[in-house]
Amino acid sequence: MFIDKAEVIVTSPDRNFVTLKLTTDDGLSGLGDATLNGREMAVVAYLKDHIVPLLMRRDASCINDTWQFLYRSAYWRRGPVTMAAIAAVDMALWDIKAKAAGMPLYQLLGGASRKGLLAYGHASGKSIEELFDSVRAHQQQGYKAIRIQTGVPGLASIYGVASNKTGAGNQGKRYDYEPAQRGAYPAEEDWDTRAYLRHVPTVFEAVRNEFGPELVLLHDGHHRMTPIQAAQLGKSVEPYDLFWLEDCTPAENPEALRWVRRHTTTPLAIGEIFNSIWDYQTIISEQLIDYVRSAVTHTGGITHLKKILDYAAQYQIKSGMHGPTDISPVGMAAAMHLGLAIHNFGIQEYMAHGEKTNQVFEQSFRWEAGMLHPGEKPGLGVELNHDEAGKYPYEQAYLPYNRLADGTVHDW
Ligand code: EZ4
Ligand code: CO
Repeated sequence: MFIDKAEVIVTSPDRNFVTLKLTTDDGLSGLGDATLNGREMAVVAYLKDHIVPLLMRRDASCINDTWQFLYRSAYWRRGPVTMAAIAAVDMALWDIKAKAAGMPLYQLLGGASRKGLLAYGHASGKSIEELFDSVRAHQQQGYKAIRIQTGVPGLASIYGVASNKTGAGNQGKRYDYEPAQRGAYPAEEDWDTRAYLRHVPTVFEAVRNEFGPELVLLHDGHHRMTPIQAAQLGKSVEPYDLFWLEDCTPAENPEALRWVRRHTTTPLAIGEIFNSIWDYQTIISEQLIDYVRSAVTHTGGITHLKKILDYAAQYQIKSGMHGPTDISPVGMAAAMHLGLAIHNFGIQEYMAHGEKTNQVFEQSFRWEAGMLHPGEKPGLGVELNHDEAGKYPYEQAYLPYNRLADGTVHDW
């Protein structure tokens, strides 16, 4: 079974997606997600110019060998562009192998370890009232676990708060926050860590009082605090029993988490911007986190993320795979198959894709009572509708960036 066709498809139904489609000489095809939010075309060039020519006539069944060949023969290792490109090849080859076996991919990964995947959605609101509406809307959709992000008094715009009004009369509107915006330049947002630290504990107190102890609550600090500020926040939200505090400090310095750990028992999650097992070496072996946030798409595919999660399992660290809308339905399916199979699954982030996206990507996953399941179709269970994809050409889009009140650029 040889790879004899490789297509890189860029489509922008509700947002940009990069998909690799591999086809074998016996007519099987597999899909891989290579979407890198705001830097999509770099991965397209990496795939088209440097990887596709190497794949022609390769044995499609040799997933491990192809992974090692692409990783080591490049000489230049790791990095988000390289690892997203390798991830797409890896996913597509697993899709093909599972289709050849006539099984849903999770079966080849060892079979189901659970009935379904607990998933969390994103509630947000500028005010407490809007936030409560958004939490209720998520509960109505079945969510048992909800990430809480709110506006901060004095700040005009803030990470994680949907721009759609969520009050009465707006039912049916999207509550999910979509940070990337189409246009030629990144949007500027404002930031003040002290104001944020004062406000967030009051929000969690209000949410716990309103919704009770059972609801699983999460929060994303989005890389903005110093270690000591993160420790302060972790301590101040301890009474509200967070499932995790995510990305409390910038992820480049894993040693920062030692300081956070020393001061708080709030569970920590990190890793959505990591791309290899080496990024996790210190924080897993020193047990500085509780959840691994990597997406299959950004961490070298199923082959490599499974290694990270198996390593994490030795330290009672669980999965919490990244699942925003910039992970395509293909990347989400890969996450669901992997999450269903591994023993140390923790939780899966899930932001529903828009209608156009769901027409481009025909999917077989199920959403039931707050749980995801990848479905029983052979392979990943996702097919690309080329006619639909062709309707939506690439549109330039950027993630926002932050400035402090005095104009200094801050982590976003
Ligand atoms: O900012 O997906 O936890 N989720 C997040 C996301 C990320 C975007 C970046 O592409 O932090 O909102
Ligand atoms: Co995040």
